[in-house]
Amino acid sequence: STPAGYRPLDDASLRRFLADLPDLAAKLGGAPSDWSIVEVGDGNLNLVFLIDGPAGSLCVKQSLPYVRAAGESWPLPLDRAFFEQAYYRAVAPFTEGLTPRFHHYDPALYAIVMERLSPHIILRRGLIEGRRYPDAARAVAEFSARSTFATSDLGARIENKAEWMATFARNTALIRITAEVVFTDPLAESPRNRWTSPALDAIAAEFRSDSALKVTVAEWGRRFLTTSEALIHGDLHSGSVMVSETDTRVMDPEFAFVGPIGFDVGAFIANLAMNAIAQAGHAAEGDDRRAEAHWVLEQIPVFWNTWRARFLALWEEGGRGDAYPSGMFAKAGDTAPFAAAREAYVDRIFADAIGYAGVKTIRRILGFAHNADFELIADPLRRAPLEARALHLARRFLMEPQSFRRAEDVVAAVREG
Ligand code: ADP
Ligand code: SR1
Ligand code: MG
Ligand code: MG
Ligand code: MG
Repeated sequence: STPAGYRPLDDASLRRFLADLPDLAAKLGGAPSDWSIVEVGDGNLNLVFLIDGPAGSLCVKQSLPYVRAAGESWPLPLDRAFFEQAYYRAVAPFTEGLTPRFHHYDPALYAIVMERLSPHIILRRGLIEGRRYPDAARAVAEFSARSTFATSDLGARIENKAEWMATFARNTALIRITAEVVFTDPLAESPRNRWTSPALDAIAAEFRSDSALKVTVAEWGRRFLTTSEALIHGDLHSGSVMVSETDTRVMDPEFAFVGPIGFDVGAFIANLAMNAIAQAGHAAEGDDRRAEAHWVLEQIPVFWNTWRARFLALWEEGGRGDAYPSGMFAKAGDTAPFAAAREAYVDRIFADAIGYAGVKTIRRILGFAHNADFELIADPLRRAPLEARALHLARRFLMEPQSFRRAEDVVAAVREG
Protein backbone atom coordinates (compact mmCIF):
# COMPACT_ATOMS: atom_id res chain seq x y z
CA SER A 1 0.00 0.00 0.00
CA THR A 2 1.22 3.53 -0.75
CA PRO A 3 1.79 6.14 2.00
CA ALA A 4 -1.14 8.31 3.10
CA GLY A 5 -1.03 11.58 1.21
CA TYR A 6 0.36 10.06 -1.97
CA ARG A 7 -1.68 9.85 -5.13
CA PRO A 8 -0.56 9.80 -8.73
CA LEU A 9 -1.21 13.27 -10.06
CA ASP A 10 -3.74 13.85 -12.82
CA ASP A 11 -4.76 16.97 -14.67
CA ALA A 12 -7.04 18.31 -11.92
CA SER A 13 -4.85 17.45 -8.91
CA LEU A 14 -1.71 18.80 -10.63
CA ARG A 15 -3.51 22.12 -11.25
CA ARG A 16 -4.46 22.30 -7.54
CA PHE A 17 -0.97 21.29 -6.43
CA LEU A 18 0.70 24.07 -8.45
CA ALA A 19 -1.98 26.64 -7.59
CA ASP A 20 -1.03 26.10 -3.92
CA LEU A 21 2.62 27.04 -4.66
CA PRO A 22 2.31 30.79 -5.30
CA ASP A 23 5.84 31.40 -6.61
CA LEU A 24 5.53 28.58 -9.11
CA ALA A 25 1.95 29.46 -10.09
CA ALA A 26 3.26 32.96 -10.80
CA LYS A 27 5.90 31.54 -13.15
CA LEU A 28 3.08 29.95 -15.17
CA GLY A 29 0.94 33.09 -14.98
CA GLY A 30 -2.81 33.42 -15.51
CA ALA A 31 -5.31 31.24 -13.67
CA PRO A 32 -4.98 27.46 -13.24
CA SER A 33 -7.69 27.01 -15.86
CA ASP A 34 -5.39 28.80 -18.36
CA TRP A 35 -2.65 26.19 -18.01
CA SER A 36 -2.25 23.36 -20.47
CA ILE A 37 -0.95 20.08 -19.07
CA VAL A 38 0.43 17.07 -20.90
CA GLU A 39 1.98 13.89 -19.52
CA VAL A 40 5.06 13.03 -21.59
CA GLY A 41 6.85 10.36 -19.55
CA ASP A 42 8.61 8.04 -21.97
CA GLY A 43 11.17 6.69 -19.51
CA ASN A 44 11.00 3.35 -17.73
CA LEU A 45 9.92 4.48 -14.29
CA ASN A 46 8.01 7.71 -13.70
CA LEU A 47 5.28 10.21 -14.59
CA VAL A 48 6.46 13.46 -16.20
CA PHE A 49 4.10 16.39 -16.81
CA LEU A 50 4.79 19.55 -18.80
CA ILE A 51 2.72 22.55 -17.76
CA ASP A 52 2.39 25.63 -19.99
CA GLY A 53 0.92 28.90 -18.80
CA PRO A 54 0.62 32.36 -20.31
CA ALA A 55 3.86 33.50 -18.63
CA GLY A 56 6.02 30.40 -18.58
CA SER A 57 6.26 26.65 -18.20
CA LEU A 58 7.26 24.01 -15.64
CA CYS A 59 7.97 20.29 -15.50
CA VAL A 60 6.68 18.01 -12.72
CA LYS A 61 8.16 14.54 -12.30
CA GLN A 62 6.44 12.11 -9.93
CA SER A 63 7.25 8.60 -8.77
CA LEU A 64 4.77 5.79 -9.37
CA PRO A 65 4.56 2.90 -6.90
CA TYR A 66 5.70 0.52 -9.63
CA VAL A 67 8.04 0.31 -12.65
CA ARG A 68 6.16 2.20 -15.36
CA ALA A 69 7.61 0.09 -18.17
CA ALA A 70 6.48 -3.15 -16.49
CA GLY A 71 3.23 -2.17 -14.76
CA GLU A 72 1.88 -2.81 -11.28
CA SER A 73 3.26 -6.36 -11.21
CA TRP A 74 6.71 -4.83 -10.53
CA PRO A 75 6.27 -2.70 -7.40
CA LEU A 76 8.88 -0.03 -6.66
CA PRO A 77 9.13 2.29 -3.63
CA LEU A 78 8.28 5.92 -4.23
CA ASP A 79 11.41 7.38 -2.64
CA ARG A 80 13.38 7.61 -5.90
CA ALA A 81 12.04 11.17 -6.30
CA PHE A 82 13.62 12.06 -2.95
CA PHE A 83 17.02 10.85 -4.20
CA GLU A 84 16.65 12.64 -7.53
CA GLN A 85 16.02 16.00 -5.86
CA ALA A 86 18.70 15.33 -3.23
CA TYR A 87 21.19 14.75 -6.05
CA TYR A 88 20.23 17.94 -7.89
CA ARG A 89 20.68 19.88 -4.67
CA ALA A 90 23.98 18.19 -3.80
CA VAL A 91 25.64 18.87 -7.17
CA ALA A 92 24.06 22.30 -7.84
CA PRO A 93 27.13 24.23 -6.60
CA PHE A 94 29.31 22.46 -9.19
CA THR A 95 27.00 22.02 -12.19
CA GLU A 96 25.54 25.48 -12.83
CA GLY A 97 23.72 25.53 -16.16
CA LEU A 98 24.22 21.82 -16.81
CA THR A 99 21.01 20.43 -15.23
CA PRO A 100 17.38 21.57 -15.27
CA ARG A 101 16.83 24.19 -12.57
CA PHE A 102 15.28 22.58 -9.48
CA HIS A 103 12.30 24.46 -8.01
CA HIS A 104 10.47 22.39 -5.38
CA TYR A 105 10.05 18.93 -3.86
CA ASP A 106 6.83 17.63 -2.32
CA PRO A 107 7.71 14.73 0.03
CA ALA A 108 4.12 13.47 0.35
CA LEU A 109 3.49 13.33 -3.39
CA TYR A 110 7.07 12.28 -4.22
CA ALA A 111 6.94 15.00 -6.87
CA ILE A 112 9.68 17.30 -8.14
CA VAL A 113 8.94 20.63 -9.81
CA MET A 114 11.71 21.73 -12.11
CA GLU A 115 12.48 23.86 -15.13
CA ARG A 116 10.76 22.68 -18.27
CA LEU A 117 13.50 22.32 -20.85
CA SER A 118 12.45 23.75 -24.21
CA PRO A 119 13.11 23.42 -27.11
CA HIS A 120 15.33 20.59 -25.85
CA ILE A 121 14.79 16.98 -26.81
CA ILE A 122 16.38 13.79 -25.50
CA LEU A 123 19.91 13.46 -26.95
CA ARG A 124 19.31 9.83 -27.91
CA ARG A 125 16.25 10.82 -29.96
CA GLY A 126 18.13 13.57 -31.75
CA LEU A 127 21.01 11.24 -32.60
CA ILE A 128 18.60 8.59 -33.89
CA GLU A 129 17.12 11.24 -36.19
CA GLY A 130 20.62 11.89 -37.52
CA ARG A 131 21.03 15.30 -35.89
CA ARG A 132 24.32 16.61 -34.50
CA TYR A 133 24.91 18.45 -31.27
CA PRO A 134 28.46 19.76 -31.41
CA ASP A 135 28.64 20.73 -27.72
CA ALA A 136 26.77 17.83 -26.10
CA ALA A 137 29.64 15.40 -25.43
CA ARG A 138 31.78 18.19 -24.00
CA ALA A 139 28.96 19.41 -21.77
CA VAL A 140 28.21 15.93 -20.39
CA ALA A 141 31.94 15.48 -19.74
CA GLU A 142 32.07 18.83 -17.97
CA PHE A 143 29.06 17.88 -15.86
CA SER A 144 30.45 14.47 -14.92
CA ALA A 145 34.01 15.64 -14.24
CA ARG A 146 32.90 18.59 -12.10
CA SER A 147 30.27 16.72 -10.07
CA THR A 148 32.38 13.64 -9.41
CA PHE A 149 35.58 15.53 -8.63
CA ALA A 150 33.80 17.79 -6.16
CA THR A 151 32.11 14.88 -4.35
CA SER A 152 35.13 12.57 -4.34
CA ASP A 153 37.75 12.39 -1.58
CA LEU A 154 39.93 14.49 -3.88
CA GLY A 155 37.53 17.41 -3.88
CA ALA A 156 35.42 16.95 -0.74
CA ARG A 157 36.10 16.78 2.95
CA ILE A 158 35.48 13.54 4.85
CA GLU A 159 32.49 15.05 6.66
CA ASN A 160 30.72 16.15 3.47
CA LYS A 161 31.34 12.90 1.68
CA ALA A 162 30.01 10.99 4.69
CA GLU A 163 26.75 12.95 4.43
CA TRP A 164 26.33 11.98 0.78
CA MET A 165 27.25 8.38 1.53
CA ALA A 166 24.72 8.20 4.36
CA THR A 167 21.93 9.84 2.38
CA PHE A 168 22.35 8.00 -0.90
CA ALA A 169 23.13 4.61 0.64
CA ARG A 170 19.36 4.53 1.31
CA ASN A 171 18.65 4.56 -2.45
CA THR A 172 18.49 0.79 -2.20
CA ALA A 173 15.47 0.20 -4.44
CA LEU A 174 17.25 1.69 -7.45
CA ILE A 175 20.68 0.33 -6.55
CA ARG A 176 18.96 -3.08 -6.47
CA ILE A 177 17.42 -2.47 -9.90
CA THR A 178 20.88 -1.78 -11.33
CA ALA A 179 22.39 -4.78 -9.53
CA GLU A 180 19.69 -7.01 -11.00
CA VAL A 181 18.84 -5.66 -14.46
CA VAL A 182 22.33 -4.48 -15.39
CA PHE A 183 24.73 -6.89 -13.70
CA THR A 184 22.74 -10.09 -13.03
CA ASP A 185 19.77 -10.80 -15.27
CA PRO A 186 21.27 -10.33 -18.76
CA LEU A 187 23.69 -13.24 -18.34
CA ALA A 188 21.25 -15.37 -16.32
CA GLU A 189 17.95 -17.04 -17.14
CA SER A 190 15.64 -14.26 -16.00
CA PRO A 191 12.00 -14.05 -17.16
CA ARG A 192 12.56 -10.27 -17.41
CA ASN A 193 15.10 -10.69 -20.22
CA ARG A 194 14.23 -10.35 -23.88
CA TRP A 195 16.23 -10.17 -27.08
CA THR A 196 15.66 -10.16 -30.83
CA SER A 197 14.53 -13.73 -31.28
CA PRO A 198 15.15 -16.03 -33.02
CA ALA A 199 18.01 -14.14 -34.70
CA LEU A 200 19.99 -13.65 -31.48
CA ASP A 201 18.99 -16.90 -29.71
CA ALA A 202 22.34 -18.53 -30.37
CA ILE A 203 24.47 -15.59 -29.25
CA ALA A 204 22.29 -15.09 -26.13
CA ALA A 205 22.78 -18.76 -25.22
CA GLU A 206 26.51 -18.50 -25.96
CA PHE A 207 26.91 -15.45 -23.68
CA ARG A 208 24.94 -17.17 -20.91
CA SER A 209 27.12 -20.27 -21.04
CA ASP A 210 30.40 -18.31 -21.11
CA SER A 211 31.65 -18.74 -17.54
CA ALA A 212 34.65 -16.44 -17.98
CA LEU A 213 32.42 -13.65 -19.30
CA LYS A 214 29.98 -14.15 -16.42
CA VAL A 215 32.75 -14.02 -13.82
CA THR A 216 34.03 -10.79 -15.38
CA VAL A 217 30.57 -9.18 -15.33
CA ALA A 218 30.02 -10.39 -11.75
CA GLU A 219 33.34 -8.81 -10.75
CA TRP A 220 32.25 -5.46 -12.24
CA GLY A 221 29.01 -5.89 -10.29
CA ARG A 222 30.96 -6.41 -7.08
CA ARG A 223 33.01 -3.30 -7.77
CA PHE A 224 29.84 -1.33 -8.54
CA LEU A 225 28.47 -2.27 -5.11
CA THR A 226 31.66 -1.71 -3.14
CA THR A 227 33.38 1.32 -4.69
CA SER A 228 32.54 4.56 -2.86
CA GLU A 229 34.45 6.98 -5.02
CA ALA A 230 32.13 9.93 -5.59
CA LEU A 231 28.46 10.87 -5.87
CA ILE A 232 27.55 9.52 -9.30
CA HIS A 233 24.49 10.06 -11.50
CA GLY A 234 23.92 6.33 -11.78
CA ASP A 235 22.03 6.25 -15.13
CA LEU A 236 24.09 8.45 -17.45
CA HIS A 237 22.92 7.15 -20.82
CA SER A 238 21.97 9.31 -23.79
CA GLY A 239 18.31 9.22 -22.65
CA SER A 240 19.33 11.15 -19.51
CA VAL A 241 20.59 14.14 -21.49
CA MET A 242 18.40 16.81 -23.09
CA VAL A 243 19.76 19.02 -25.84
CA SER A 244 18.93 21.99 -28.00
CA GLU A 245 21.15 23.30 -30.78
CA THR A 246 23.04 25.38 -28.23
CA ASP A 247 22.43 23.91 -24.77
CA THR A 248 22.90 20.56 -23.00
CA ARG A 249 21.44 19.44 -19.68
CA VAL A 250 21.91 16.24 -17.72
CA MET A 251 18.68 15.05 -16.05
CA ASP A 252 17.04 11.96 -14.48
CA PRO A 253 19.59 11.35 -11.68
CA GLU A 254 17.29 9.16 -9.55
CA PHE A 255 19.83 6.28 -9.47
CA ALA A 256 22.42 8.47 -7.72
CA PHE A 257 24.63 7.08 -4.97
CA VAL A 258 28.25 7.22 -3.88
CA GLY A 259 29.72 4.72 -6.32
CA PRO A 260 32.35 4.20 -9.01
CA ILE A 261 32.96 7.19 -11.30
CA GLY A 262 33.69 4.85 -14.21
CA PHE A 263 30.10 3.60 -14.12
CA ASP A 264 28.81 6.98 -15.37
CA VAL A 265 31.68 7.48 -17.83
CA GLY A 266 31.20 3.96 -19.21
CA ALA A 267 27.43 4.41 -19.53
CA PHE A 268 27.85 7.46 -21.74
CA ILE A 269 30.57 5.86 -23.86
CA ALA A 270 28.52 2.67 -24.32
CA ASN A 271 25.45 4.59 -25.38
CA LEU A 272 27.37 6.64 -27.95
CA ALA A 273 28.91 3.44 -29.33
CA MET A 274 25.50 1.74 -29.54
CA ASN A 275 23.98 4.74 -31.28
CA ALA A 276 26.83 4.80 -33.82
CA ILE A 277 26.40 1.07 -34.51
CA ALA A 278 22.61 1.46 -34.80
CA GLN A 279 22.82 4.35 -37.32
CA ALA A 280 22.93 1.93 -40.28
CA GLY A 281 19.56 0.56 -39.16
CA HIS A 282 18.01 4.02 -39.58
CA ALA A 283 19.34 4.50 -43.11
CA ALA A 284 16.78 5.34 -45.77
CA GLU A 285 16.83 6.06 -49.50
CA GLY A 286 19.47 8.77 -50.04
CA ASP A 287 20.44 8.80 -46.35
CA ASP A 288 22.95 6.05 -45.63
CA ARG A 289 23.80 7.42 -42.17
CA ARG A 290 27.51 6.73 -42.62
CA ALA A 291 28.52 10.30 -41.89
CA GLU A 292 26.20 10.39 -38.88
CA ALA A 293 27.65 7.13 -37.50
CA HIS A 294 31.15 8.53 -37.99
CA TRP A 295 30.23 11.76 -36.19
CA VAL A 296 28.61 10.02 -33.22
CA LEU A 297 31.62 7.73 -32.85
CA GLU A 298 33.95 10.73 -32.84
CA GLN A 299 32.05 12.06 -29.84
CA ILE A 300 33.54 9.25 -27.71
CA PRO A 301 37.06 10.78 -27.74
CA VAL A 302 35.55 14.26 -27.49
CA PHE A 303 33.70 13.11 -24.35
CA TRP A 304 36.54 11.18 -22.73
CA ASN A 305 39.34 13.61 -23.60
CA THR A 306 37.28 16.50 -22.24
CA TRP A 307 36.42 14.53 -19.11
CA ARG A 308 40.06 13.62 -18.53
CA ALA A 309 41.37 17.14 -19.10
CA ARG A 310 38.71 18.76 -16.92
CA PHE A 311 39.09 16.29 -14.04
CA LEU A 312 42.89 16.72 -14.10
CA ALA A 313 42.56 20.51 -14.28
CA LEU A 314 40.24 20.57 -11.27
CA TRP A 315 42.69 18.44 -9.34
CA GLU A 316 45.65 20.57 -10.35
CA GLU A 317 43.79 23.76 -9.40
CA GLY A 318 43.76 22.25 -5.91
CA GLY A 319 41.57 19.59 -4.44
CA ARG A 320 40.09 20.43 -1.07
CA GLY A 321 39.65 16.78 -0.14
CA ASP A 322 41.38 14.54 2.35
CA ALA A 323 42.88 12.19 -0.26
CA TYR A 324 46.12 13.44 -1.84
CA PRO A 325 46.02 16.60 0.33
CA SER A 326 47.90 19.37 -1.48
CA GLY A 327 50.04 20.17 1.57
CA MET A 328 51.70 16.77 1.19
CA PHE A 329 53.16 17.60 -2.24
CA ALA A 330 54.71 21.03 -1.64
CA LYS A 331 58.35 20.12 -2.43
CA ALA A 332 59.80 20.62 -5.92
CA GLY A 333 60.66 16.92 -6.16
CA ASP A 334 56.99 16.02 -5.59
CA THR A 335 55.75 17.66 -8.79
CA ALA A 336 56.45 14.86 -11.27
CA PRO A 337 55.40 11.93 -9.03
CA PHE A 338 52.19 13.76 -8.06
CA ALA A 339 51.40 14.49 -11.73
CA ALA A 340 52.02 10.82 -12.55
CA ALA A 341 49.65 9.77 -9.76
CA ARG A 342 46.92 12.03 -11.14
CA GLU A 343 47.39 10.56 -14.62
CA ALA A 344 47.25 7.04 -13.20
CA TYR A 345 44.02 7.89 -11.41
CA VAL A 346 42.23 9.03 -14.59
CA ASP A 347 43.68 6.12 -16.58
CA ARG A 348 42.13 3.80 -14.02
CA ILE A 349 38.77 5.58 -14.37
CA PHE A 350 38.96 4.94 -18.13
CA ALA A 351 39.74 1.25 -17.57
CA ASP A 352 36.73 1.05 -15.24
CA ALA A 353 34.59 2.83 -17.83
CA ILE A 354 35.49 0.23 -20.47
CA GLY A 355 34.41 -2.61 -18.17
CA TYR A 356 31.13 -0.91 -17.25
CA ALA A 357 30.55 -0.01 -20.93
CA GLY A 358 30.72 -3.71 -21.75
CA VAL A 359 28.18 -4.56 -19.06
CA LYS A 360 25.88 -1.65 -20.02
CA THR A 361 25.89 -2.71 -23.67
CA ILE A 362 24.97 -6.33 -22.96
CA ARG A 363 22.07 -5.29 -20.71
CA ARG A 364 20.49 -3.18 -23.49
CA ILE A 365 20.43 -6.12 -25.91
CA LEU A 366 19.85 -9.21 -23.76
CA GLY A 367 18.18 -7.71 -20.66
CA PHE A 368 14.92 -6.01 -19.64
CA ALA A 369 15.37 -2.39 -20.68
CA HIS A 370 16.35 -1.96 -24.32
CA ASN A 371 17.27 1.33 -25.98
CA ALA A 372 15.45 3.18 -28.73
CA ASP A 373 18.64 3.24 -30.83
CA PHE A 374 18.05 -0.43 -31.65
CA GLU A 375 14.33 -0.75 -30.78
CA LEU A 376 13.27 1.78 -33.40
CA ILE A 377 14.79 -0.42 -36.13
CA ALA A 378 11.48 -2.15 -36.84
CA ASP A 379 12.76 -5.01 -38.98
CA PRO A 380 14.36 -7.63 -36.70
CA LEU A 381 16.49 -8.91 -39.57
CA ARG A 382 17.99 -5.47 -39.92
CA ARG A 383 18.26 -4.89 -36.15
CA ALA A 384 19.80 -8.22 -35.10
CA PRO A 385 23.15 -7.98 -36.95
CA LEU A 386 23.70 -4.51 -35.51
CA GLU A 387 22.87 -5.72 -32.01
CA ALA A 388 25.24 -8.64 -32.57
CA ARG A 389 27.99 -6.14 -33.49
CA ALA A 390 27.36 -4.29 -30.25
CA LEU A 391 27.50 -7.55 -28.28
CA HIS A 392 30.80 -8.41 -29.96
CA LEU A 393 32.18 -5.01 -28.95
CA ALA A 394 30.92 -5.50 -25.39
CA ARG A 395 32.63 -8.86 -25.16
CA ARG A 396 35.89 -7.25 -26.32
CA PHE A 397 35.52 -4.49 -23.70
CA LEU A 398 35.16 -7.13 -21.01
CA MET A 399 37.56 -9.82 -22.15
CA GLU A 400 40.31 -7.78 -23.90
CA PRO A 401 40.49 -4.70 -21.68
CA GLN A 402 44.19 -4.22 -22.45
CA SER A 403 43.21 -3.32 -26.05
CA PHE A 404 41.40 -0.21 -24.79
CA ARG A 405 43.87 2.31 -23.38
CA ARG A 406 42.47 5.40 -25.08
CA ALA A 407 39.09 6.53 -26.35
CA GLU A 408 40.46 6.30 -29.90
CA ASP A 409 40.83 2.53 -29.34
CA VAL A 410 37.05 2.35 -28.87
CA VAL A 411 36.50 4.20 -32.15
CA ALA A 412 38.86 1.78 -33.93
CA ALA A 413 37.16 -1.27 -32.41
CA VAL A 414 33.71 -0.13 -33.54
CA ARG A 415 35.04 0.52 -37.07
CA GLU A 416 36.71 -2.91 -37.20
CA GLY A 417 33.63 -4.72 -35.87
P1 ADP B 1 12.26 8.38 -16.17
O1 ADP B 1 12.93 8.50 -14.84
O2 ADP B 1 10.94 7.70 -16.10
O3 ADP B 1 13.17 7.80 -17.22
P2 ADP B 1 12.85 11.03 -17.23
O4 ADP B 1 13.31 11.95 -16.16
O5 ADP B 1 13.89 10.44 -18.09
O6 ADP B 1 11.92 9.89 -16.62
O7 ADP B 1 11.81 11.83 -18.11
C1 ADP B 1 11.01 11.19 -19.10
C2 ADP B 1 10.81 12.12 -20.27
O8 ADP B 1 10.19 13.31 -19.87
C3 ADP B 1 12.11 12.55 -20.92
O9 ADP B 1 12.48 11.60 -21.90
C4 ADP B 1 11.76 13.89 -21.51
O10 ADP B 1 11.16 13.71 -22.76
C5 ADP B 1 10.72 14.43 -20.55
N1 ADP B 1 11.30 15.34 -19.55
C6 ADP B 1 11.85 14.99 -18.36
N2 ADP B 1 12.30 16.07 -17.69
C7 ADP B 1 12.03 17.14 -18.47
C8 ADP B 1 12.23 18.56 -18.33
N3 ADP B 1 12.81 19.07 -17.24
N4 ADP B 1 11.80 19.36 -19.34
C9 ADP B 1 11.22 18.84 -20.44
N5 ADP B 1 10.99 17.53 -20.63
C10 ADP B 1 11.39 16.67 -19.66
C1 SR1 C 1 13.41 -1.52 -14.44
S1 SR1 C 1 14.84 -1.22 -15.31
C2 SR1 C 1 14.73 0.39 -15.85
C3 SR1 C 1 15.96 0.98 -16.36
O1 SR1 C 1 15.58 2.29 -16.72
C4 SR1 C 1 16.38 3.22 -16.09
O2 SR1 C 1 16.59 4.34 -16.90
C5 SR1 C 1 17.65 2.47 -15.74
O3 SR1 C 1 18.54 2.40 -16.83
C6 SR1 C 1 17.10 1.15 -15.37
O4 SR1 C 1 18.05 0.13 -15.41
MG1 MG D 1 14.87 8.59 -18.02
MG1 MG E 1 14.84 7.61 -14.61
MG1 MG F 1 24.17 11.26 -45.21
